[in-house]
Amino acid sequence: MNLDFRKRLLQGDLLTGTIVTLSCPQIAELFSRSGFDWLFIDGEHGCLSLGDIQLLLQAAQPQCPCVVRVAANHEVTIKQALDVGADGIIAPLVNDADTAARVVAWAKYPPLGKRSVGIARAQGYGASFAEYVIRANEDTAVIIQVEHVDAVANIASILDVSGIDGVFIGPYDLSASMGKPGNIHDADVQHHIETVRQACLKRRVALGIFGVDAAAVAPFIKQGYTLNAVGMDTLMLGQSARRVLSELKT
Ligand code: 3PY
Ligand code: MG
Repeated sequence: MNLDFRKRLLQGDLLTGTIVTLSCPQIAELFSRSGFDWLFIDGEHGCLSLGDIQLLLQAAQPQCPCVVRVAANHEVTIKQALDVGADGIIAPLVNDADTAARVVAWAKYPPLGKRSVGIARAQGYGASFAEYVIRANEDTAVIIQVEHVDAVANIASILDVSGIDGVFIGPYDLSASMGKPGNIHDADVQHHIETVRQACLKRRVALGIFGVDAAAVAPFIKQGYTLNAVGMDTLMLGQSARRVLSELKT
């Protein structure tokens, strides 16, 4: 577990990451040595199993903190991601305060929450059990995704939930929830994103967003977004392959 990631998140450091979707530990290792501040391991979309996620974490940690986006907001997915050694979790589609409170509870050991206690990679398979259990609540980042119109409507009460370390906006799901899937530049979608940004900045909650490339993410950095994910493994591979070929064919 990376002892600095949650601290850096809370103090508002600029943390630039990328999304890992492929079950290829070599790619996670390569990214982890490329200067990213964190890796967003995507257990929600795509084909990563829990075993795949553990292999990605083994390749990328400790040199690069890894946060796992869990498949769904369930106790089991959250505890398993943390037990295989994630530095934090990203919970998708958190649309109201009750869901946010449950996510925090499942990610934190008592007395803060209700996380169940197991022995797995995070606990050094038992060898570092005591140290891990003492530090886990302090070091585990809990990030929720605001990516639905209902979440935007409930943003004030969601941010009232104690234990939310960061908000990661999902522009694509947000646009879908407004009947405009993928239309992230639509004025109404942008208006909702701005509502969430203002609410997070006002309360000094770390805010992040996904952009497909550097050009998409650069303006967000200027607007105070600190937890950003730029591109993903598949996009980068595809873009590089097409660029090399087009250079040879022109
Ligand atoms: C979305 O845009 O819906 C996302 O979840 C981005 O990560
Ligand atoms: Mg999403």
